[in-house]
Parts: sequence; structure tokens; C-alpha cells
Amino acid sequence: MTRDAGEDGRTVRYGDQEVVPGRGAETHQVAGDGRPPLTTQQGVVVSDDQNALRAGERGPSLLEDQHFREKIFHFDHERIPERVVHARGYGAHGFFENYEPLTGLTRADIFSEARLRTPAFVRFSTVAGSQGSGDLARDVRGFAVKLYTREGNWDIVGNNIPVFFIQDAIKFPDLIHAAKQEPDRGFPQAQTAHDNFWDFASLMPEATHMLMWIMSDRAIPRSFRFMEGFGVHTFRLVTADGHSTYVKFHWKPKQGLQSVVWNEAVKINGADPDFHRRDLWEAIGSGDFPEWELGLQLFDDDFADRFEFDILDPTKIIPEEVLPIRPVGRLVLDRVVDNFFAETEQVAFCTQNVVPGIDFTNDPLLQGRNFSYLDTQLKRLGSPNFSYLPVNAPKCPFAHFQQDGHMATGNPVTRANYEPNSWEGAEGGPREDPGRGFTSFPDETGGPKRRLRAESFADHYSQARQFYLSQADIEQVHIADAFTFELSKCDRPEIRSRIVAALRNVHEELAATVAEGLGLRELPAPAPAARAPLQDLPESPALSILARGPGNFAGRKIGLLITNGADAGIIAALRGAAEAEGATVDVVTPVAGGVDASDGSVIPGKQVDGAPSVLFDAIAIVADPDAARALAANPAARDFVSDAYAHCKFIAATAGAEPLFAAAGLAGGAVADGGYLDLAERTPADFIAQCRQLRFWDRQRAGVS
Ligand code: HDE
Repeated sequence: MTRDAGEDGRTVRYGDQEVVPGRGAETHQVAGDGRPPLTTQQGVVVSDDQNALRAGERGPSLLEDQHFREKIFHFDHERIPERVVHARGYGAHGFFENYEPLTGLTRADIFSEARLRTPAFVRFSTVAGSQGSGDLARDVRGFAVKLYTREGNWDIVGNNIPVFFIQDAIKFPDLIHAAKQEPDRGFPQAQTAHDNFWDFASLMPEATHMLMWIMSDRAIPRSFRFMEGFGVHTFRLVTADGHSTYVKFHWKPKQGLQSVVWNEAVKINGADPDFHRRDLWEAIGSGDFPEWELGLQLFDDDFADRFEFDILDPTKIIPEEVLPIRPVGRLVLDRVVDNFFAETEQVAFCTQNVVPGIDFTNDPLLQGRNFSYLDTQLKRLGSPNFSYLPVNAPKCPFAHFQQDGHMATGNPVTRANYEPNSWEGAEGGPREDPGRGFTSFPDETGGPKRRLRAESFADHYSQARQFYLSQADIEQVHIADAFTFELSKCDRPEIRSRIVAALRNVHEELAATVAEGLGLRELPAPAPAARAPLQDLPESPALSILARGPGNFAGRKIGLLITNGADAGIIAALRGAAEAEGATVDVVTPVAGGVDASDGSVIPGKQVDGAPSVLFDAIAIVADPDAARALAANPAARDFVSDAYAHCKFIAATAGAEPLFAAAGLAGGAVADGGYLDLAERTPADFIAQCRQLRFWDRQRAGVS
């Protein structure tokens, strides 16, 4: 029997039969019509990719089948070890654009000219969870930036929180062991709400400041696009004539900051565990390119000596109000990856990747990281040649004598593979360049070799208190709720008590609220503090997310629930108003096929069962009363309303939505608070204007959620 391509060029025809996919009815799609032939890794064209070679029609498979063996061999080796931390992440390409020359501060080429554009790759991540964990874990987010400068790659491997748990890198394995799943049982996944984490944290007073941040809304961002990024450590900028300025790096999102509430985070993880990566993918794909400003906090030794805390201590910030941030350029993400594995998974960030003009300080965490990142890449990527992978390779010329090793693709092509050598010209290969080369800042250092923590690192509570006091009332409530929730998951009562004892050094009311929430019989004595916490540090409004809302609704999403008979005019007006604001509308419908609107048009939408309101920033309901009554029988539709209400989202609706509100427990105008807008009386544009506040927190103040 002969085989040829069917008319559609993809199916296979056997003899004169019309379309018979295969002898066993398997599907064959064949080359031609612009589709290249399938080949083996060796380039040999494959004739049949559905059946392994076998002896007899129902006989055993043959070892001789080189195509099968190659295919399965490659598949068996597809996985590489996931990152030991920050395993779950998502990356995108873009560029950094410098505003003005900073030659008075640094010789770094990236800052040498106004409007100079440097290609960039950014990877956002969670820390504790495995690669397949949910995006909405309560966790720190990684914010790692690789800048392919004309003088080599510079990586700023930062987080969305400006401080860290520990002061010395030697404690990092302990911290991460404690935070990840417990080793005997292999759970819980992607969360710190368990005994081991809080046991460790309760014995590490230096972690207290960071605990405040991770129990705050910072740890449950609405989107990667709505987060700040921080270099955390103090670095140095160094000029061509060797002058050094201390610097802390900040990324400020042009989109503004925004987070979700915990109950929402839990539900998003169920409804769409890829919520953050999908958000970034969709925003970039639709041309709404996220943007951050790079800001520098710059200071000298005098400032460092005057400042209350050690500038080498990574558990401390320098408040923006004390030392303003100077914006120096913008980072724009404008291209999604072509292949997740090749780029996002294989990108290898290393804190030690700095360029001439940028240098390290003696922050003990940074010093430890400078060893760890290079080392971990060998484990993960399997070869010291990972730097040749396209996502890791510099985009400027590079030449060295490193050679061989697994997967060597860039060996020196010169006769000499060593230096000094006496070969002439190109044969001799590259030479050192004292003028252009990286030179370390000649920091004076010395002293006896000891294992020692400096006394200047001993204040563990003052900035934790400052952070708490700088939060809006609602943010303070969220912090207390988060501590209570996480500690309620610890079985050992003494762990809960030790944390409450530490919180007494931060803020008495916070400690009392958590103690009450946990049902602690007695308030433990405050934990001994190596340094009495400062009571009078001024509040820093920059630490609050809510104090600095974006003031617009751009980049946000409305979930518009509509039924058959919905007013097409209102739907169009809402779409127009959202578009004018730079926001989007996702239509949600009772069934996937969409609805018949009042003007007879069919409006497609996402079925409400798969599009809960937690996926949106605000909701609107345009409904016909009879259809709304029918819809009220669907629990997903009721949750759509009641969750949006409980999560303090702005809600707009036509009168027809009343049966649905009633079924959701919001009968007789109960929904009609300041976060509600009646579309019979006000316009969709009014609704968008209202949404600029992002959430109607008074509902929570009134004890709704
Ligand atoms: Fe990391 N960290 N880290 N870290 N870190 C890694 O490197 C480490 C720390 C951060 O998207 C690992 O390539 C030590 C602070 C990000 O690929 C590893 C210490 C900050 C990423 C490692 C720290 C970070 C990592 C695992 C304490 C914020 C993900 C995989 C001294 C300033 C980068 C890898 C990406 C990843 C070690 C603490 C940020 C094991 C030893 C502080 C964003 O090398």
C-alpha cells in the first residue's frame, strides 16, 4: 500500500482511501506545503514518527531503531536541576536607557551618555517554591536584571524588598532549609507558614525587620509590573580617577505599586497559578510595556558615619526621606522570550558580574553571594561554558584563554592559549589592558582574622518598628493578620510565643493583636534586645504601598460580567472608558459561547466558572434581571460578586444585577456603599475615575473582609 500526502498536506492518504490516518488509525501529518520535513538530531529525515520499529505487526520493538532511541534519550535528559532558591520565575527582554551622563560619579560606560540604550534581560521569581508552585505565594519576589553593557555584563540580582533576613551569608543554607518544605514530610510547598520557618525566625532577632516586610502586602504583589526592586546591599560607584561613592539601587515602577489581599491570593493560586507570568506575557504582548526608573541613593563616608545603622548591614534601609533617590534612567520590558527554557530557565545571574565603575562593599551577605552564584550555575547548567548560552553571553566583544570543558563552543582560535606568549599579532591572542580593565577600589582593609559580627549590626528592632509605623491603618491590619495566620499554622506554642515576644520590641499593639488572634493565654515578656529599639525614628511614607497609589487605573483589568439581553451601549461605553485610561476589560459570560446583547450582537466572553473576580482589579455587571436570576444559581457567579465585595474592589452594575447581589448575600442595596456605582445614574467613565483608588478600603475598615 502506498502513502501520499492528503489534499490538506498534513494528513496521510493510504492507497485510494480518502483520509485514513494510519494502519492503527493513528494520525500522520506529513511535510510539504511550506512545512519542513522532520529530521533526527543528525539531520536525517524521519519517515514515520508515530511508530517505533518492530518485528512483526504486534511484535517487540527493535533496539536498532536509532530514531526512537535518540528521541527518548533526549527526552530523558530534558530536565536540569531547578534553582535551589528562586526556582519559579519568569523573564522578559528589554532595555535600559540612561537619562544623562554620570561621569562625575562612575566610569561605567552604561551611564556615559544621555539616551544610551543597553539591552537587558529581567527575571522575576518567588523564593521558596518549586518551579511548578503558584505565583501568589506569600514570599519575597526576586527582581534580577542582566544588563548587556558595551563593557561587559552587569547583573543587579535584587528583590522586591530592600532588606534581607540575615546579616551573614553563612546563615543562608539554614534560612532556606527552614523556609522550604520540611525535610521529613516534603511539605508545605511555597510557604513559610510552618514550624521550621518560624522556629528559625524566632531564634534570629536580626530577621525581625524582614519579617515585617514579608508579612506585609509587599509579599503578595498584584503583578510583577506593580513591584519595586532593590539591589539591597550598598555598592560603590567609582570614577575614572578612582573616586568612590556609595550607592543603593532602586527600581521604581512607573505603573505604581499594588498588592492583593491574602484571601484573594489564596484563590488566585487556585484559579490561575500562572497569574503573574500570564500578566507579564499579556501586558508585553499587547504593547503595554512595563517600565521602571532606576534610582540611586548616593552617599559618602561622612554620611555612612553619621547614619544610625551600619551601611554594610543588609537588614537595614536608608529611608528615602533621609537620603532622596536620584532617578538616572529607565528600564523597559518590551519583548517576551522566544523559548522559556532557553532564556528564563538558563539565564545565569551572578552578583559578581560587575563592570568597570561599579564595585562591591564589604557587606558580608554580598561577599558570600559573590561566591554562591557562580558556583550554583555549574550545578544547574552543568558546565563552566554556561556563559556562551545566548542569554548569558555578553553582547560586547570578549576574548580569553578559558577553554574546553563540557559543551565548549567558544574555544580560543589563536595558536596561543596562554599568556604571556611571544606569538606575534593575532596569533598571540588577547592581552590585559590596565587602562580599560576592571580595577577594584583600593579599600583600606585589615585586622585580625576572626569570626565576628560587628557591634554596629546589633540593632534588630528599630527599623522594624519604623516600617510598621509607616504603614497605612489597613496595611497594619494586614500585617497583624498575616502574622496571626502564619503562626496559627505552627504546632509548637513556644514558637508562637517567641515571635510575639520579638514583636513586643517592634510595637506593643501589634504584639497584642497577634497574641489575641492566636489565643495566647498570656503575653510573653519582650525578647531580650541587644540594643534598645529606637522609639523616635521618623515615619517613612515611602514604605507604604497605599500612601503612594498610582492615581490612575492604567494597566489594570476590569472583569465585566454580562448576561443575555445586556445593554450593548453600556458595554461599549465601559470598554471605551477603560481604553482611554489604558486599562482593559475582560468580558465574563455565563457560558463560553458568549451572550446575545440588547442590540442582537453576540459578545464572546470567558465562562464565569473559569474567570473568578480575583483575577480582576474591579468588576462591572451589566445584566438583564431574568438572566441574572438564572445566573444566581451558579455558585461561581455568586462568588464573583461576593469575593469582589469582600476584597474591597470597586463594583459597578445595572439594576438588572440585583438578583445576583441578593443571591450573594448583598440584598436590598447592601452592596451600595462608596465602592459601588450604579450604572443607571453614573457613567462608565465615572466608574473608571473611581477605580483609580484601586480598592475601597473603607469596606474593610467596616469589618467586611
Ligand atoms: Fe540569592 N541566590 N542568595 N539573594 N537570589 C540565588 O543563584 C544566595 C539573596 C536572588 O532569577 C541562587 O542562580 C546567597 C539576597 C535572586 O535566576 C543562589 C544569599 C537577594 C535570585 C543564591 C542570597 C537575593 C537568587 C540560586 C545570602 C536580594 C534569582 C539560583 C548570602 C538582594 C536569580 C541562582 C534568577 C538566586 C544564593 C541572598 C536575590 C543559590 C548565598 C539578599 C533574585 O546562588
